[in-house]
Amino acid sequence: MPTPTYSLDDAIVALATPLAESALAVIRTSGPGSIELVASAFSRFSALKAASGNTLVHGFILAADGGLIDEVVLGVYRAPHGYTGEDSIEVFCHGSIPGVGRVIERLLEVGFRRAKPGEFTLRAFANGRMDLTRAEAVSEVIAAHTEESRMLALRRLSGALADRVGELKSGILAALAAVEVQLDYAEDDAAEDIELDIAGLGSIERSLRALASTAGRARLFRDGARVAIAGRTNAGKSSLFNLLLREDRSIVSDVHGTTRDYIEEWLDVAGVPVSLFDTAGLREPGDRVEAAGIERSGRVIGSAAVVLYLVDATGGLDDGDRDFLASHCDYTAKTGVAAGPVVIPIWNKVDREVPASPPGFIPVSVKKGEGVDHLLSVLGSVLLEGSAGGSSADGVTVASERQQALLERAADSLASAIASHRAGEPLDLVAPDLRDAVDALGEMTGEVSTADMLEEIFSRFCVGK
Ligand SMILES: Nc1nc2c(ncn2[C@@H]2O[C@H](COP(=O)(O)OP(=O)(O)O)[C@@H](O)[C@H]2O)c(=O)[nH]1
Ligand SMILES: [Mg+2]
Repeated sequence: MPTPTYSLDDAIVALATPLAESALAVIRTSGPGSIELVASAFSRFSALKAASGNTLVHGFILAADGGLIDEVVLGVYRAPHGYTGEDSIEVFCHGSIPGVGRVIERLLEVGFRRAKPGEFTLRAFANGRMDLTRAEAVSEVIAAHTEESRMLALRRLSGALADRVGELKSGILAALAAVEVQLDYAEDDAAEDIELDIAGLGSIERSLRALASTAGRARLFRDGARVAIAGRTNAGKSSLFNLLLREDRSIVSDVHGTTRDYIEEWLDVAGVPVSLFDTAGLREPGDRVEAAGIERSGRVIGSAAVVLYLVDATGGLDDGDRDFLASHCDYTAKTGVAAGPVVIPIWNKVDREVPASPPGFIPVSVKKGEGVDHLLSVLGSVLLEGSAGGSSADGVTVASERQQALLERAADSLASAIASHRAGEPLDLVAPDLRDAVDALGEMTGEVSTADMLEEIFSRFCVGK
């Protein structure tokens, strides 16, 4: 992907809503002169030029020859207010695909250029409207698949993470300031080195690590997990798939080998966005197409975090089931380490005359919907247990790999400062580690930033945000 290069002093335009037939579409503009530029293509240009910030102006976007392009309402923002902190106009037009195209073309004609990914938010950051933890949270809020992941990102957007990082940083800065004062006077004064507050710094280090460790769970909520339904043909896999999705998505039949390829849909399990896969039943394939389907399904099963393994209790366990369960469960039982997916064995069709479920199996009747709530709660706990790291009591989490790495770097530098001080090293050897911890936290919020770093962050945004 080519790296976008951003300039901050021109006027940009982008569609902020999906390009689809809809009641309204929002086209966003921002940058110096953007109000005048829009006015030059607007029917009520003097009303627009005179409009104060945070107001709406109704009128028409006009072609160069004065012809009508669309009837619109303009949201007017004046620097230093609004999302970007620049002069900016949001054009609310009709959600017609050709209409939206014409409005954007006209704005390009009067002097806007097309915005690159994340460019509006980059400008908001550059103009001090938000720090980097909030800016990153913007795209996380948009991309959230479940209510839980959205709320975690919204906490970050509200500044909870920036506040927490700020508190921890000010603790380190206080220690660093004391050290620097001491270093400044060291030359003319042979006074003994000050004692650092080791206990205080140690507690900051623990807080940094605790915050970094929320990343596993935050990413589970952000990125979700793959869950595959597996088992022999006719075990009831497609029936379970449909029941969980509450729709007739996969074909259910008593003909063996009906599902010949995997099917994927997404599902909210305890707030975790789950990609649920129905797979082709495991058996000796009837033909080459089924063999290919079974092979593809095997790869899906291998890459899943969790496998729901269904057994048709009316037939009981056969060698194929035992082989599958043994190869996936024995290693985990012996070592306590999950190799590949965690397997949840399920004893299906208990509405019929069947033997009691073997130990470790969850008895269900997919047909009657019995035991399925229990199955979902087991699946939810398996997913949450599997995500390394903890949750934080006050709901402040980090999801971004960048932020997690910076928290870990700050904690490591702090640990190294503490160790050097304990070992009796002089303060001028302790100071650089403290400074690095402060810098790492400064990079988190963007007080310290480089062009490369910003491009890396914002190029992952969508255009129009
Ligand atoms: N009695 C009973 N039949 C079921 C149950 N679950 C599925 N079936 C039936 O088992 C057959 C195979 O189901 P299907 O979902 O297509 O199995 P798959 O091959 O594993 O995808 C169908 O006739 C289903 O109606 C259940 O809980 N009880
Ligand atoms: Mg099936």
